[in-house]
Amino acid sequence: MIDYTEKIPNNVDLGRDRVLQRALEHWQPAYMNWWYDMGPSESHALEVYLRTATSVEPDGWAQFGYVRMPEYRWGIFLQPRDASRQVNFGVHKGQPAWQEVPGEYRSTLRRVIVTQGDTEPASVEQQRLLGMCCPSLYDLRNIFQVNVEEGRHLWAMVYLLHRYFGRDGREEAEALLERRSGDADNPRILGAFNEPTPDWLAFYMFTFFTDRDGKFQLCALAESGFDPLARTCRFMLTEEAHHMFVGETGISRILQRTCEVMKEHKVENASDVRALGVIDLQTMQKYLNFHFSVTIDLFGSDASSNAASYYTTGLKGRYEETKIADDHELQNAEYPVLEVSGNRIITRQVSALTALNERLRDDYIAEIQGGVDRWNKIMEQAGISFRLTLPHKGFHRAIGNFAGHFVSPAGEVLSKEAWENNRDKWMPSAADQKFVQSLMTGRVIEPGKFANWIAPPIRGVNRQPLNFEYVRFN
Ligand code: BYC
Repeated sequence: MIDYTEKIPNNVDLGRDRVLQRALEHWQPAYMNWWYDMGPSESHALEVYLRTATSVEPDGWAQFGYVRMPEYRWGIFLQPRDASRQVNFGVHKGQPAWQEVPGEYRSTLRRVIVTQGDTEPASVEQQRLLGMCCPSLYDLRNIFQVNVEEGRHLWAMVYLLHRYFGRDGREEAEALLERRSGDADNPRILGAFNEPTPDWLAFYMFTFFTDRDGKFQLCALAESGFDPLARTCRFMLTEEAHHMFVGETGISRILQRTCEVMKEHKVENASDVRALGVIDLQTMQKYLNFHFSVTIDLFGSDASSNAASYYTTGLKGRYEETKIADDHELQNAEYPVLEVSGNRIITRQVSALTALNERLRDDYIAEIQGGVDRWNKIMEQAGISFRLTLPHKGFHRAIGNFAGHFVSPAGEVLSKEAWENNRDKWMPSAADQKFVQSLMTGRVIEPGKFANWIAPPIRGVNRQPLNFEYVRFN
């Protein structure tokens, strides 16, 4: 169990390392300042029905109750250690997993941890205004739950930086509170975390697509030979599942509502659908195209020597590494990657080691496709012929082999001009965003009530009814 009498709740015996404890207690007020400045807007006095981790055991790890978010117990929770665990891939395969950072990998490992850590506060910053236009108390509570857990995931990475990386780590931990999403001078590290999340449709798309990048990256880091990183990521994944649930069901509920209105009023045309105050399916497709493309950039370049060296040195594995039946070294293996040749897209076999980013991206896309198929069942059941599709991998890319090329959602290589001429057909235009935001001008906070553009969920949080007071405004 986790000791909640400590100033920083933890299951890492923090009290035994006074220097580390003091360093983290020094970082804590800076974190709180960041939360007050950049956490959810006008939320500090609200009482929110949140879950808090109480143990790292799979059963009963969380407890629910009302909490003011600044009083949320952010803590440090690692999955228990398995003393027999080994490095499972790369040149160190078969050695005992490392409990301290190997000196030669120090700066690489720090960089990966900082990149992971940077995304967590970034997403809170991106979402900070959304509480002001929530579609229900249920959804308001869910976004706050996501936000406090992203805050905890920052704590998870900051613990590793402080515990294992000395002064450099402490400096990086401070810098994590200084960068800002979208800031021109001091932006967040990865592209998608500098994009605005201006409305709830973008939020659900983000939690479906981008939080799932989080899942796949955490799964790859949970294979790490550096055991404290692996154990930290395992527990983060437990919390991550809820974030993706919020995204998938959020989009499902919007689709459900749109389909109901289309059937009831016998309308199909996008402008007729919009006139009824719900989001047309064409706009859903455009948001999907945008979020999918910026998120697959997060996996890095298709051919990456960084990725090869993370793997060879045992720092970052593949998705479900230990379930894969091969030599876990990949020195002689190949993997197909796509590239643009003239006005065609061709497949080329490259070293499987350099293609590891691409492989993780492919694993991710396979899981995403499953979610899109589930969304399409909603239209199918409503007897509506429209189907959502994933755009081609090369569409709207800024990182990797497709960067600088102009690929349509169907996978044709176009001229810049032809692509630009179609941009607003494929991605949300300013007018589309304005329309979506026009539906979300105020917040819906009467218990049990939902905005017109979204269906209620099937069930409430923690078996509570839908009209439960998930957030108390007092
Ligand atoms: N934007 O060799 P390459 C989450 C840089 S989400 C800007 O291909 P590598 C969450 C790259 O840094 C998961 N720059 O890169 C979700 C490198 O820079 P340098 C976050 C980019 O290293 C929702 C250069 O381009 N976790 O948890 O193989 C809410 C060469 O690139 C981008 C991680 O990402 C980009 N998109 O792969 C909350 C895991 N992509 O060295 C949370 C940790 C690449 O030239 N990170 N660059 O200066 C990593 O494993 C790797 O850093 C990456 C990049 C997979 C991201």
